[in-house]
Amino acid sequence: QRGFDHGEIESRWQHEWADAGTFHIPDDADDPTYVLGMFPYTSGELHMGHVRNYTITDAYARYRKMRGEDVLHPIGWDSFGLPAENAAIERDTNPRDWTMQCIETMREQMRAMGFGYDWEREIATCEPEYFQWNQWLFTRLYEEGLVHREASEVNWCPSCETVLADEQVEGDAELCWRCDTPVETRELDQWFWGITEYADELADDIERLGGWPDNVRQMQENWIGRQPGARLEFDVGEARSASEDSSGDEPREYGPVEVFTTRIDTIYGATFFALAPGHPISEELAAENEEVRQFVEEEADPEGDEPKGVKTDLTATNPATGEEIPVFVADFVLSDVGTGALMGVPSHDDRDHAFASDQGVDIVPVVAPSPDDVPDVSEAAYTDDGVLVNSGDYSGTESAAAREELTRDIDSATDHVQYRLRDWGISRQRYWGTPIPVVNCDDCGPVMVPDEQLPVELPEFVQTTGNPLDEATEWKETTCPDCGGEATRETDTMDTFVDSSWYFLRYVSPDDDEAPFDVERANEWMPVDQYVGGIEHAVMHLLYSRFVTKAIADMELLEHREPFENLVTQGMVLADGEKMSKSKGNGVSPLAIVEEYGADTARLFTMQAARPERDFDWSETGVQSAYGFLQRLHETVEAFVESSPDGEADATADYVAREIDATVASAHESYEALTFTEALRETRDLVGLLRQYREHTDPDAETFERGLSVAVRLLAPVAPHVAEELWATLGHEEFVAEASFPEPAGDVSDAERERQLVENTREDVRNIVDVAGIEDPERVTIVVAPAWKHRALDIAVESDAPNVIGEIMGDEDLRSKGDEA
Ligand code: ANZ
Ligand code: ZN
Repeated sequence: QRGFDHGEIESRWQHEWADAGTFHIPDDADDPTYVLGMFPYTSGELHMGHVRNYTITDAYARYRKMRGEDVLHPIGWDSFGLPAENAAIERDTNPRDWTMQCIETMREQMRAMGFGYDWEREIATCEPEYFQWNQWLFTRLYEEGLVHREASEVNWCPSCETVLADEQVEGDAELCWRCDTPVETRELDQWFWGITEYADELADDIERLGGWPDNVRQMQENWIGRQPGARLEFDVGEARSASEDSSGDEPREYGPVEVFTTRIDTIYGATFFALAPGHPISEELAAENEEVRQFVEEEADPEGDEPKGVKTDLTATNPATGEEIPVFVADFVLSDVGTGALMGVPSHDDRDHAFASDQGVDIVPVVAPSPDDVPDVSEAAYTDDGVLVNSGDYSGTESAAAREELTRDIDSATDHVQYRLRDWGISRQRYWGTPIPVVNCDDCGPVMVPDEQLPVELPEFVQTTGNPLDEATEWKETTCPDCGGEATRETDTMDTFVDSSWYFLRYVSPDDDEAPFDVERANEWMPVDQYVGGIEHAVMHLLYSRFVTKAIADMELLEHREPFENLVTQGMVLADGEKMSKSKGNGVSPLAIVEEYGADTARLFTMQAARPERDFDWSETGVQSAYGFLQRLHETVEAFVESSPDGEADATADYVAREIDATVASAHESYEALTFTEALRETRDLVGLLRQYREHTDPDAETFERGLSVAVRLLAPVAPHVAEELWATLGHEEFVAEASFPEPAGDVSDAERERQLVENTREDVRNIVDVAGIEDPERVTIVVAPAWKHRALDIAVESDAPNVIGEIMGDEDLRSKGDEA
């Protein structure tokens, strides 16, 4: 039977909080803490992933608030983007109306979850009040030389009819991240933001992100892909034999061709040279040579497992050995990496080895573990550093030293650091995004729209297969801000990752119409103390935000160079082991759960099911168990208040009191580390103990009340509505949301606290032995609560009665054994 009406309780407390402005945060905070969940994309409804993400964030924000800090905990809407455009077309409406409707719905659902947001700071990226600052940022970055336009090959999704960033192309099959259509390439004029200018700093500072998960840091590092090495040139020309055969003319010279290598120490083993199919020389050869043409146009497959290529009539001169080595056009050489050409060292590189074995190229070992232990490289490459062999004057030199010496000694060689990171292509040929604030003038070229003309708003939406901005003739035709002549507006809009690359700054002064954010306040609130979101943002969003933060810092608008101090990437909510999702039809609607069991139950279940970073399976029994616990706690508090017990402050009360202290101490640590599962387990155990205490005897009111007060407050961050209700029942006037979180007694160290607990427990054991008049303590069995497991072990080891055994079992067992004793 239901003990309380969760619907009534939840809506009542939500209104109380709103009326009292409980979560409103003043601009001038004394003790600022910034807790942020990645803002949701306005997809239409909250799903379980949202519930989990925002409950983690909310529970942590509430915890910090109860500890007396001023917690900035805002929410907003990531509301531009292709899905809204597609949804609008499907529903025969326009993206704005669709998006606004999504926001309404999702806002109501968030309120129903009881998230403690400062709603006065709500932002939506599709509003001109927000996106004008994207345009402002574009202009500032342009002035800093961090924006450029370039005709470049782009990933093109033929179904979405849009350009995709590299990060939006998924898997070896290169599918569109939204619609799974195979992606094609196209050549287009694109706007780029110069993230590569910050490649070094972005890579260096990963070390400082100690509060981030290792895997995210690793992914960022890989994405940046910093490789120190060297560039050097090989002379390439037609082999003598080839030219004599064909014409008798002088052999054709292609001049010096540059390569990038991370292993110049292996240059004496460079027995072939390879060009990317897109290299200018390959293209030239393809025009004259059918075999090369066929390879370049038809056979080359950069994704293939086996490296493939064709031998050309050219040779390259190895600048170290002076030898002429064969030149191939090969598909494992990528056009957009390094220089699009490489020196092949089959003896020390796996891919080169596979290629050379296939093509019958020489394989000469030039690096060895030691000079008299030259590896057999006929079957596999030796890829470690070592000592040079077969390398002329350099034989006997260690790899690292040889790299320095060879880079110095070879004329054309220079140190060069290569990155995998490319500049950030922000142009999108779609409607629902921030218009790029540029006017294209025949005479002046691209001209930035002056600040006072911002925002450049969107024209009316029209349905087309292409880019609606292109067809908005009236909107498009304008005058050049520089010369006043006829000109047209840029019709690209910005990647929505621009919106999210700085939104965390907007929350500090969301209504500012003079600047994107208030500099002074941003300096106080930033960096975000705790950021929470999905692992899918490990690269794009988190890297772009880091870049933009650094660029803004360099404009002297921010004193911080990293946006997010601590990061939790929450795991997925699964259903039968699969990601829960609407499209898979295995989703459980948060609304239905809130309806049936209440928001507190949904929150409690998701927090006790697993640590934030782990995946977990949705479980109806788990939901019911959370619900049952809230009911039991409710009953315990009500019954306590009604029956006003007046038992004695005896040894049992002391024991309960120590359990309360132990619970506080460990719950405290768990909240601090966001491991809510443990805090909640301790809290449940405490409530279980209180209920046993109550059944066992008439409890000491003071101890019992303290236990309840602790349990209610420990639960308050996760199940805030029930906690408010019970806190009021216990006679408190203030909100539990504003009550102080239970603090561990005294300023004792963990070790000291543990020592005292062990001592107290030993004392308990002696008392029991005494009271029961047991003659032979060595044969006593001690039954302890689960939370006492480790202490029981300590006692078993240290106790005067060495055979005391700690037996670990559940509550029910404990009671029956207790009775027997
Ligand atoms: C010679 C060499 C010897 C290399 C050796 C490596 C090991 P990784 O392999 O990730 O460290 N490279 C250069 N340009 C390339 C291109 N356009 N496409 C594909 N590969 C290219 O990346 C660095 C190495 O990638 C470079 O160092 C080069 O091969 C190859 F024992 O040069 B190395
Ligand atoms: Zn002009």
